Amino acid sequence: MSMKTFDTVTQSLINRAEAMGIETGINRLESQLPQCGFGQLGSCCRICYMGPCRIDPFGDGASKGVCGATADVIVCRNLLREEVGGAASHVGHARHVVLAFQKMLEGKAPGYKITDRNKLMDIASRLGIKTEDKSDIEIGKEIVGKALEDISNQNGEPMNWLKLSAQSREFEMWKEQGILISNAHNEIEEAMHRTSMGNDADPVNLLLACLKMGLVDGYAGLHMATDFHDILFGTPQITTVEANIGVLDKDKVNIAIHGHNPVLSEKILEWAFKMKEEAKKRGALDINVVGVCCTGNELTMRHGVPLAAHNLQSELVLITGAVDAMVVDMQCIWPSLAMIAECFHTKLITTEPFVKIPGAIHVPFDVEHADEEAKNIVMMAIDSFKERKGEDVHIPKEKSVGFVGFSVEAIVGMLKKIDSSDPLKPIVDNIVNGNIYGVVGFVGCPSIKLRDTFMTEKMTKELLKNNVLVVTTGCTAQICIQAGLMDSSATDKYCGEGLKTVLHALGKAAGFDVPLPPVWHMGSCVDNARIGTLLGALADRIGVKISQLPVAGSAPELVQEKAISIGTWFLALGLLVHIAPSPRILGSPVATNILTKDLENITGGKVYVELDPIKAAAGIISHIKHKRTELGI
Ligand code: NFS
Ligand code: SF4
Repeated sequence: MSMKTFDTVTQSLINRAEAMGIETGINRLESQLPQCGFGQLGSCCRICYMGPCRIDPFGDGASKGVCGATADVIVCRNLLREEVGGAASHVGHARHVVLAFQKMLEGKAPGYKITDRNKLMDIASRLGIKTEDKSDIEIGKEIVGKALEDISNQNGEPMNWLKLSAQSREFEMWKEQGILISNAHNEIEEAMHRTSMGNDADPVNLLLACLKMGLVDGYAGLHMATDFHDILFGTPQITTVEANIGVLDKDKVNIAIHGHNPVLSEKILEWAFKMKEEAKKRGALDINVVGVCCTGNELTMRHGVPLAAHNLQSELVLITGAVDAMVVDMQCIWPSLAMIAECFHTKLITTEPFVKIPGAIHVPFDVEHADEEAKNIVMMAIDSFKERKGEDVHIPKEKSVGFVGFSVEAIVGMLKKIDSSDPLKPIVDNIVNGNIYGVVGFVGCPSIKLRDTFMTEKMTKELLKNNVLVVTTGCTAQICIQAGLMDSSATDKYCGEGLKTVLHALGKAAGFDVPLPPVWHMGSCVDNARIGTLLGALADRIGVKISQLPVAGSAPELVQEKAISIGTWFLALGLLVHIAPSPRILGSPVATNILTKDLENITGGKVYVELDPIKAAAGIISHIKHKRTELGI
């Protein structure tokens, strides 16, 4: 029996797994304890074969690796390699979408089209592409050219997507610091090169390279992916959805889509809709597509698809026995899913050539044959439903509802109903008068190590009480929607008076007969780009740098390397970034000092580690207070 106690839904499925003798991450975490202290401090090095070397933080053992690398060098090299892991994931994702768009423009991917022409034109104009007398296809091809330059340019010119997306104040600051970037692939190569044995041994130089990797993540990853997603699949608008594992329906063919890339999940959704009749012929009421992790967030933002599970629940959603197929693409897909799927009739279907899992069925998905392959996958799910007959399923019935779809375009569209010529004015006025004391972005994952502390929910509630508006993405957004924090009823329940007043007024202005919720779902992890855009727009409207705003970021339950690289982008933007548990920097006095203190004099950003949710919220509030004082509000 696990010592931890989770929320009711999660716990009931953990109990079921235990009763069925099926191992989950909870069991595996417990069997790993205590985890390696050197690893947690970041002070072990396996970069060459004279090692592995590890530095004792208490000075009892070795103080340097065999090659003479100090703890500072080892920690900073390791951190940069983590950033590379995160940035490579996001850049790879963006490149995949850009190439899908390119194939579509060339007529080779007939399953896709330009859905949001406004976004296409907006991006073209911001890239300086002339659009008169050109077809959408021609404009699209020029946009693709600009995107591909960001992974091919050798001329050292600043990256197109950074110029397109960043504000001039931040751009100038990065230029001054010498951390502007040109080509994402070169940066990733150089970071791996400089951290290999016998290269960069200057911890400060390595930390500057970390900031550059944050920019690679932010612009060649998050912003680029989000822009192309919107052009291809549409820019999200505000709507309501259901969430939690209870969105599964035992009488329907349940297809859980897990991973990150809407290029796959959009097609599965489309074919699920087209193949309802096939499902009915085989005795199902319908086909029920539900979202897991970030591709779930993508589908929910654009189509209101129910959100079944965040990453920690990705195993548990299968433990229900009610999932007929789980279709995955890339990132955050636990290898254990194959073992769990085998205990039921569930088909686990991998689709990416570089993401294969023994025990899963591999159906290669390529954009040129997207329709056939998506149809084939949906048919496999329908067949799997027939096999489910007679199997015992357990679907916890609790589910929640909430608002989603807060793209910057949707937010501005809503605000235009209040002030059409100066849409951000109502928000700025309310920040100035203190009704909105500040804004905090919650990002990242659910940590199996912290989930039982309800870190995210407790911090959020504490901030709301203090009139801090919360925006969120990724699996953190799923935690919030499951906790009811994206429902309009949360506004009266949790917010301070000022924030309550604003959200009531906004709800009315937006044409809802209820207040807006106090936690805004801005999308998947790549949609953190939207948080960047929102903060940039606010800073520009006020005429200050992002680092001067009364705002902060938090990854309250850090899991992924991707959260590290996103967090570093936030640091480069000048934000206070709260992180729990601590990133692996404590083995290095230099890294710890710079990231938690000195960086503030460079970009304005700093890392803040605090594992107690109430103290963490208080720390963020005091930072916001300080920023307000500096602004004279
Ligand atoms: Ni973000 Fe999304 Fe979830 Fe964490 Fe994984 S799904 S990209 S990394 S676990 S939030
Ligand atoms: Fe040890 Fe240096 Fe080799 Fe790292 S690079 S394993 S510190 S000898």
